[in-house]
Amino acid sequence: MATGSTRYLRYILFAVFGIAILYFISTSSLPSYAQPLTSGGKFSWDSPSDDSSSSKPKEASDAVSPPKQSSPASGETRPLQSMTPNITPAVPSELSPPAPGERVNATFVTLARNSDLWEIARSIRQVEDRFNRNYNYDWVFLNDKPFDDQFKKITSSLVSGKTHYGEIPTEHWSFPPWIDQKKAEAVREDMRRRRIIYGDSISYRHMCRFESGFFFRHPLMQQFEYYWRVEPSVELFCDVHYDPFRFMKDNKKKYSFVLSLYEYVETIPTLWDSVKKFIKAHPEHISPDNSMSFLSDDGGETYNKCHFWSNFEIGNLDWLRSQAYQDFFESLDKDGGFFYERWGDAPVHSIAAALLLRKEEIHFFNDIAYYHVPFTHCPTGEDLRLKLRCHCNPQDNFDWKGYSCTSRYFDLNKIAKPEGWMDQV
Ligand SMILES: Nc1nc2c(ncn2[C@@H]2O[C@H](COP(=O)(O)OP(=O)(O)OP(=O)(O)O)[C@@H](O)[C@H]2O)c(=O)[nH]1
Ligand SMILES: *[C@@H]1O[C@H](CO)[C@@H](O)[C@H](O)[C@H]1NC(C)=O
Ligand SMILES: [Mg+2]
Repeated sequence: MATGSTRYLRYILFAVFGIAILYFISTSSLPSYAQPLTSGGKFSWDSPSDDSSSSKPKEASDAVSPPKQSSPASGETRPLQSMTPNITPAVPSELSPPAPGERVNATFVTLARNSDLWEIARSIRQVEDRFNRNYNYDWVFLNDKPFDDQFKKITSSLVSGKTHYGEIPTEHWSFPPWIDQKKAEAVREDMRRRRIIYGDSISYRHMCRFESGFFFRHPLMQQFEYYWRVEPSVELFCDVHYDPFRFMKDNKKKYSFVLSLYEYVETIPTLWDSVKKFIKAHPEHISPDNSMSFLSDDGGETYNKCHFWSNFEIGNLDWLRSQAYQDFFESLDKDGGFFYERWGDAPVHSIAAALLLRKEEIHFFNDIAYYHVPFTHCPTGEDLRLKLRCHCNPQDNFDWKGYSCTSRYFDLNKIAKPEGWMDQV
């Protein structure tokens, strides 16, 4: 009776409401890079200049497209559509259309274990959503063991470009013959007792040595000129509204960073001695316009422990494959600190970049917002954050805090710090 008709009325209201929502969804479309939400912000892809957009239309984008058929032709249950016979929600034929312009000879690269799958899946999703869905760059995955089918299946479904899976040759992931195993073991035991992070780990050391000296030499990496390193569980907080690879190439940048900090001294007590030895042996490799003042406060006598945080890097592979970098790595490797201490690839890459490159070949990406536990780079400048639809809290930005080295980079390059930096100190 009364309750019955109320229920009936409620059903009708529900149905009307549901139809209204479906109608709204079907008629509105997602914003794309062709129509930025922002006013006033001129993005590099706004101009329909030379539309060579089909330079790489990608087989892959077809592969990920949902079935073209959007009507319930097959007898399968399609509850949404059967409720709303007159409305066919638009099924996009692509996840996102490609950005115009030519692609650079570049790839993403990730070192991972099979067990890292869901953590790297998170990272990939963010990189794709914020950038690569419009660019479709390839992605190289490297592992000291074979990747399993599950890893390949999930990651290849997430990456909009081609995926490549490589195994690391044993010589690049083992103790070199000149290392005294007994001595290395004693070091690990000592570091374990002193509770130095990863201090007792063998695999972590192989990882650091591999990232320092070998990833760019892997056969799968030989075919590329630039790389963007992505680790598990990182976050991107802002749209990347242009192609950073293109930026690197056009501006002749060789190395880049978003976060910098001081290294734990316990992990690198003799690294600087080893570097000084290299400088003496190979003065020809040291750039006359280097960034020594990023690394040292006394003209090279001692190391201040500053380094770029290498879990994010966009860099030039040909530079890492150059004679200068090769000589640098070999010299350090022979000294044994990857095993007799616990040298990280971050200080190794950073010292190389600071000494072998010209200052202006190192770039700071303020506009790439990034998190790797426990540090955040959230772009300084509210304008920029709004334009790029950032979702990081500016107060989390590490750049101008006391333990960051990024101020030094700005000072030595005589670059003005972005407006608002003083409020974040
Ligand atoms: N294949 C393989 N990859 C590894 C191994 N150890 C570390 N990695 C990868 O190397 C990178 C760095 O390792 P992480 O464990 O993230 O080291 P980290 O960033 O210093 O430390 P976290 O704070 O734990 O992230 C990540 O991409 C890992 O997936 C390993 O034994 N095998
Ligand atoms: C990409 O760069 C690598 C390394 O420099 C080079 O060997 C390769 O030929 C390049 N590929 C293309 C298509 O230019
Ligand atoms: Mg990590």
